[in-house]
Amino acid sequence: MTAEGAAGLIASGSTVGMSGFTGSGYPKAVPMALAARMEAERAAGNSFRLRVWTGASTGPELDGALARADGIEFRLPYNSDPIAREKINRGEMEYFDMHLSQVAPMAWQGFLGPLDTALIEVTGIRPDGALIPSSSVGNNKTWLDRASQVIVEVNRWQNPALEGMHDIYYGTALPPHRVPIPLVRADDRIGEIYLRCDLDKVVAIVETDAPDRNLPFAAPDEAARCIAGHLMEFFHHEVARKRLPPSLLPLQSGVGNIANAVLSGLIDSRFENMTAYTEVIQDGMLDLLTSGKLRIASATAFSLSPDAAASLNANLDRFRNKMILRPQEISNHPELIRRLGCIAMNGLIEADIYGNVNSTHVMGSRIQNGIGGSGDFARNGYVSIFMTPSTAKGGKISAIVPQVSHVDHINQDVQVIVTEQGLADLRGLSPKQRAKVIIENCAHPDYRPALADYFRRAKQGSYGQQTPSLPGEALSWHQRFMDTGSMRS
Ligand code: 0RQ
Repeated sequence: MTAEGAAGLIASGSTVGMSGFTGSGYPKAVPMALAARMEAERAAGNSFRLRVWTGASTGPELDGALARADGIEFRLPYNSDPIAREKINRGEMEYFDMHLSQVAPMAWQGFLGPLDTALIEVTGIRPDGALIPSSSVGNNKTWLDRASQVIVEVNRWQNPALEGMHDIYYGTALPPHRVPIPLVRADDRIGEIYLRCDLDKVVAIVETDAPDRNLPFAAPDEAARCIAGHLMEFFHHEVARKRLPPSLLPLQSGVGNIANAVLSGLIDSRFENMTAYTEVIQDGMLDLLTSGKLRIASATAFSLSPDAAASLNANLDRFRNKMILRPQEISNHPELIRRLGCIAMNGLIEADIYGNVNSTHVMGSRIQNGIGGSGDFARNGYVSIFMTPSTAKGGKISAIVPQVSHVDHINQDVQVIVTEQGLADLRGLSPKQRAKVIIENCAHPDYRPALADYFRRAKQGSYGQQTPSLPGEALSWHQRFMDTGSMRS
């Protein structure tokens, strides 16, 4: 069917579960046709809006196009599209930002309401109707199972050699019928290589030939290289103390340039035979696999720059046995992350002197992206690391503040903070001990005296002495930025 024909089968006000995770494996033609339909309806004075569920972020042909057409009434879970971000922050789109591991279970529990359509990109369809998954798995299994009707986009651009790389686990259930998930190593395969699909539900198949779209990573800057250096030193120290094995533990690496720089740092390290149990395979992970230092990478999606995607596509056979793509409820499953002992490494927007972390909101109210999988890994990992440059916006903002303006990760879930200034190992420390090391090791020298001064006065004037704070002053740094454009006093 044409994309326009398929878009015509989706009703305004309905809920569509789309494939797609960090710019890969998302449907590319039907969303564009939907956007055109939305624009036409609007020009005719009508409203055409949808509730959109995905795996995580998608691409400009999906989130960007639908948001531009003002066609998303409600969206979950993770978004990084700039147009959708603007709509959300203007209050024109409802956004439910949730832990990525919880999307599928919550859909099954029925809390999210009915799912009308599953719109899923695949690499191919087998003669028996099984679907060959694409460059991301995300929530596709759940959308196909739950939706009343299914629309499939078969993307010829995806490499046929993807067939066999996926591991779709069909053993999840709701309580009281849940059983342990039988995965004990990052390279275990516990499921099937195809997505099952009830053919009676398929209302359209659309053929496409369009690339996944991701932005290139910036080359690591000085701050990213310093952060990677501090982390390598930390890992060596932990191995020397026998708190980590010489091949480390399964790595989880978050999104962004710093995470990518850390992966590059691991290439030059002496760690061998490493594994990754993570959400996305990004450029640095591919380089680690090529170097032979990383044995296996398990994830739910690719998140590659255009160059890396082209290179992977050309050499997929070489990587096939070193990568496994799973549903996100498995790649991010708390039970598995705890069992495997993942090393969680994620970015942050700001941290406070006690180690609470804000990953999502600028100045407490403006969403940047979303919590993504950072909470799944931070709470359940063997060690939970957060990384950031010590300042933002050319030094006008300190990433270390008296109190975060929004909390995503409570201090109990934050064990190590790293900036280009240094690393704070917070394990086993009380709040006052944490404040001392965070200010001394992580804060930028321009902001260190003011933070130390706040901490000293808080200890004098605080209501209690467990976590000293001056509530009237704690968020004044954010107010100052909003009033003057800088946190500097
Ligand atoms: O904004 O582009 O307008 O200048 O935030 O910051 O420096 O580009 O950082 O790409 O590493 O992202 C936390 C957002 C960091 C990311 C976050 C502004 C800054 C810029 C982005 P501009 P950078 P990164 C698993 C893991 C949550 C999800 C997650 C993220 C913009 O890591 O989304 O961890 N994490 N998933 O200027 C005001 C501050 C700021 C600030 C940065 N303190 N105050 N603005 N910015 N610090 C993977 C998945 O879940 C898919």
